[in-house]
Amino acid sequence: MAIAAMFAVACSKDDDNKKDDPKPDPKPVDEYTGPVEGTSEWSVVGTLLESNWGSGAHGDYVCAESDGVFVLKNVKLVATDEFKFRQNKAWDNAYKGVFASLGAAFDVDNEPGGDNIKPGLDGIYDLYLNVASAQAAIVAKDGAAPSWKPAGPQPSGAITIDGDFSDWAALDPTKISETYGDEDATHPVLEMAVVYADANYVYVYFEYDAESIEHEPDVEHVPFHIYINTDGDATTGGFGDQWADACIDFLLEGFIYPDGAEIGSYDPGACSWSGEVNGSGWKWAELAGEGFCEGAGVEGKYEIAINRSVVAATGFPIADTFSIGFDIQQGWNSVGILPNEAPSEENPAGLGMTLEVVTDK
Ligand SMILES: [Ca+2]
Ligand SMILES: [Ca+2]
Repeated sequence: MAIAAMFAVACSKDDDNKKDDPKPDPKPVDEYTGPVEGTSEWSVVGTLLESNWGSGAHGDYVCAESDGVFVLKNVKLVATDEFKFRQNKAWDNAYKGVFASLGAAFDVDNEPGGDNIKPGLDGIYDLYLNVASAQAAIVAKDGAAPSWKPAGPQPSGAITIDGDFSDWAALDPTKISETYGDEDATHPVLEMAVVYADANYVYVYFEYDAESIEHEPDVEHVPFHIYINTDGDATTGGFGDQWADACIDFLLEGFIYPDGAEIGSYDPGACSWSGEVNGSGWKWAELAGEGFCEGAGVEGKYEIAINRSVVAATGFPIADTFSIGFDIQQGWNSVGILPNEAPSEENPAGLGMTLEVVTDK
């Protein structure tokens, strides 16, 4: 009985207090104060708020800048809004791109055509632009700054490294070099390769017999090598093991990994020939550097962009006219080599000449 009595006392006390409290004010509704503008050259312009593509009551909303990254915070968007980032409130440099997901960096570009940024978001957000790496991101209001994708090679020319090979069909056939494996070759798994070189990149497309390639269960990788006679000079370099002209100066050694249904990117290391001139043997000296390539593909087909300026930084710039060869390996043995030839009495190993490539400038 004593406990019940205590509760009764407590309850009556609470009731007394409530009666004494003044009635609380209704919770104030947050008033939207608009984007937080800065003083940089970059602004956001579009259908949002009072922008109306620069001709609305407010016009451009100017981004703040910090360490080369531009941001416009506290922006109210509705789902139908679209916008661009532009420089100096002019259209010479105006970035658009395809929004991916909240907080994730996405690529932007200044190319003609294509859609404005259409986030399809309804709410208040911070809009980020990273000009140096041509990326943008949209994050929740006052959310963490986005993490930018590494600024690796950004092939922006004729070929996009995306595992979609339709761009290769659009190349001028007089500007490409191609090689097809001989059906009697001793290392037949690489079936064909196409090379296209512009001033900034060397692009490679190749096909291999997917049924002959197993991703090794322990490491799940398949070695793929790119051998380049970077100086185009047949009297320097070596590696007569795989090509009759034995003039390779520079090697990219990397792996193609399965990544779900796709084959992941190609991120090789580099070596230079350290054997005798026009000699043979696995004689390579490791070179410093990273970010030489980007690659993408599906089982049996793959495309790579080789960044010429990153290669040049190792001391082996790729000449306008150069030659190239490839192998794909299993258990560290070449099972496919291109170019190749059918073995014969004079050429029992079936060695071919490296593939000559002339840069399209
Ligand atoms: Ca492509
Ligand atoms: Ca050479």
